[in-house]
Amino acid sequence: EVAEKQEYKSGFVAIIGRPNVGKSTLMNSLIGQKVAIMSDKPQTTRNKILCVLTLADAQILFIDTPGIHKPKHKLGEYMVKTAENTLHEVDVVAFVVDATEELGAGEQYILERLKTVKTPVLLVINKIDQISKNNILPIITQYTNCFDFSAVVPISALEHTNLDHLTDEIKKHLKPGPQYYPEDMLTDQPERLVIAELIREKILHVTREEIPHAIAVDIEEITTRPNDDLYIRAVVYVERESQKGIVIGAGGKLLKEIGHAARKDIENLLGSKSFLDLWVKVKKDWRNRDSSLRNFGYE
Ligand code: GDP
Ligand code: MG
Ligand code: K
Repeated sequence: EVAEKQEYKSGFVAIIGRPNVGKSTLMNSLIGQKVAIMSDKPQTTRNKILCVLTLADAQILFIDTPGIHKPKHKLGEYMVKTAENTLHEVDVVAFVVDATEELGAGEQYILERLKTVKTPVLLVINKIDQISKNNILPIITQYTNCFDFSAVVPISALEHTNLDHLTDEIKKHLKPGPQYYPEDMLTDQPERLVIAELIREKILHVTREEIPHAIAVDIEEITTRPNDDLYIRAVVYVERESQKGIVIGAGGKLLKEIGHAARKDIENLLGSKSFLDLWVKVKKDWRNRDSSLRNFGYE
């Protein structure tokens, strides 16, 4: 007797959770290449970045959502709305929490939101490399006491622990469907958005706390030169003159560092040598102006 052939499956997964629990790290570990940006500062992720994991029997389309939190300004409102709409549209939600932190008000807030959607929710307990095995069970109990999860998966995104278990649990919720994207495609984000995010990540790494929300990066030009090298002109927008000074640094030292690090990542990602022409400009109060938000693609 011939065994029935498993049907190919595909579908969408929203990765949600408080800032810094490791959502971007998880997505990057899953697809094995750096496309979502990672940073040790909260709320790095502004745009939905769709990553594609192609397996032998399924294609999983991941959406990295901005953290759900109480908005403080217009850009914050946009971020929260994007995250919440996503929950209704996907096949399964992966709620990522940090094993090294207590279930707090932030998690409670998200769990309350999750109770209003019908989508199945997986609890992903990340950073288990940081705790002893004995401490995993109490965390699981704490969470399952407040919410009816479809499954609980402890992982380490950083060390790639138990990621197969996670994809197996995800696959259970996918419907039979086509392979939407070619195997070698890792993200559907336009190249320029990914490049802009890489540059923004480098700035967050080298600047102080006051900078993160005050910047936006616009890629003005990407040109392929006759020898196949890329020429990229990018503008970093800040809100105040003082911030411009911070990003550029004494004698332009910081901007050079940012450009160097970003270029290395861009070359890795696109596989071609590139020249990054990096500028810093002041655009007052861009965060609170709808028109500026539109210009930067945050709508
Ligand atoms: P996001 O804000 O949820 O996207 O979090 P990130 O992916 O930017 O990660 C925030 C910080 O947590 C970074 O410094 C990561 O290196 C760190 N991190 C993420 N996953 C793990 C993990 O599994 N173990 C440990 N020890 N650190 C992690
Ligand atoms: Mg992130
Ligand atoms: K982050």
